[in-house]
Amino acid sequence: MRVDVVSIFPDYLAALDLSLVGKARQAGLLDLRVHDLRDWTADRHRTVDDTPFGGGAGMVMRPDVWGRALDDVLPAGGGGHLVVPTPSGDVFTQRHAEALAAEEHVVIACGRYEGIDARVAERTRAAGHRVSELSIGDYVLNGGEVAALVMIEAFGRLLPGVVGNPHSLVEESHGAAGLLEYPVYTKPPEWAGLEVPEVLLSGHHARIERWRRDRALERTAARRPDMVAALDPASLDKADRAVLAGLGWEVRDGRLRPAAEPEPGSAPGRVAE
Ligand code: 97T
Repeated sequence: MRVDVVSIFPDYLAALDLSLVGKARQAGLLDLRVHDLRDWTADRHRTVDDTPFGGGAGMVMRPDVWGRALDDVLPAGGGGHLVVPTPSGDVFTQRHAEALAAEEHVVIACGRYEGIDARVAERTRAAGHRVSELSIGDYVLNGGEVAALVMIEAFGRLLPGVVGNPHSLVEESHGAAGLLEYPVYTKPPEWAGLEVPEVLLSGHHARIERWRRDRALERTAARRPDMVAALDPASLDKADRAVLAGLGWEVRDGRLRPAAEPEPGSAPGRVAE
C-alpha cells in the first residue's frame, strides 16, 4: 500500500518509523512518504495560510498551495483517495480502517489552523478523486497530524502480514462481534492480594468462553450502551439474552432496547388488599 502524507510539520510523522508501522515499511508492505507542504509554496516566506474571507479568528490554509501539492501526489486523471482529518468530518471507526487497509493508494492532507479552503476538497472531487473528511473524535487538535498518525496506525496494522498472528485481529474490541473486549489476566495468579478469576485457570474451554462473553456483554452495557443497541439480535444466544436481560436490555421489535420501565405499583406478585 502507498500512503502520502502532506503536512507543514513532516517531523511530526517521525513516529511512523517506529513500532509496527515501521516494521511494515521495512518489510515493504507499506510505502509511506511524508511531504512538507511548504515545498509547494511560491513566495519567499513560504506562506501556506491567510486570513478568512468573511472575517473571524484564526487563519485558513490557501487553496493554491494545497492544489499544487495534491496535483503532484494524487494519481493523474482521478481515481485517487484523499483523506482530510478535520473535527467536522464523519467519525473515523474500525470500518474506515478496514476500508482504507484495502486501498492501493491513500493521500492524507494534514491541515493546521482553522482548516483548508473548502475549494480544495471541491476541486479534488471534481477531478475524479474520492475525498473523505474524517474526525478521530469529539475534541480539538491543533492540526491533522495526530489524527493522521491514528488513522495510519489503525489501518496499517490491518495490512496483510503486518500483525504476526491474524487471530489477534479477530477477537479484539470493535471487531465484527460489536462488543468490547473481556478483561484479561496473566501471571502471577495472585498479585497484590488479587486473584485471577478461577474459571480462567480451570482449563475448561467452554466455561472460559462463556465467562469471557458474559464479561464482554457486561462491559459493553456499562460503557457503551450505543453498541448494545446496535447489536444484531440474531448474533445473540440464549445465554447472551439472559445476561443482557439482567443488565436491563431486551429484544423488542427485532432490536435490542432498554427493558420497559414497569408501571409504578405493577410489580409482579403484588395483589390489591
Ligand atoms: O481538531 C483538528 C484540527 C485539524 C485537523 C483535525 C482535527 C481533528 O480531527 N479529529 C478531531 C479533531
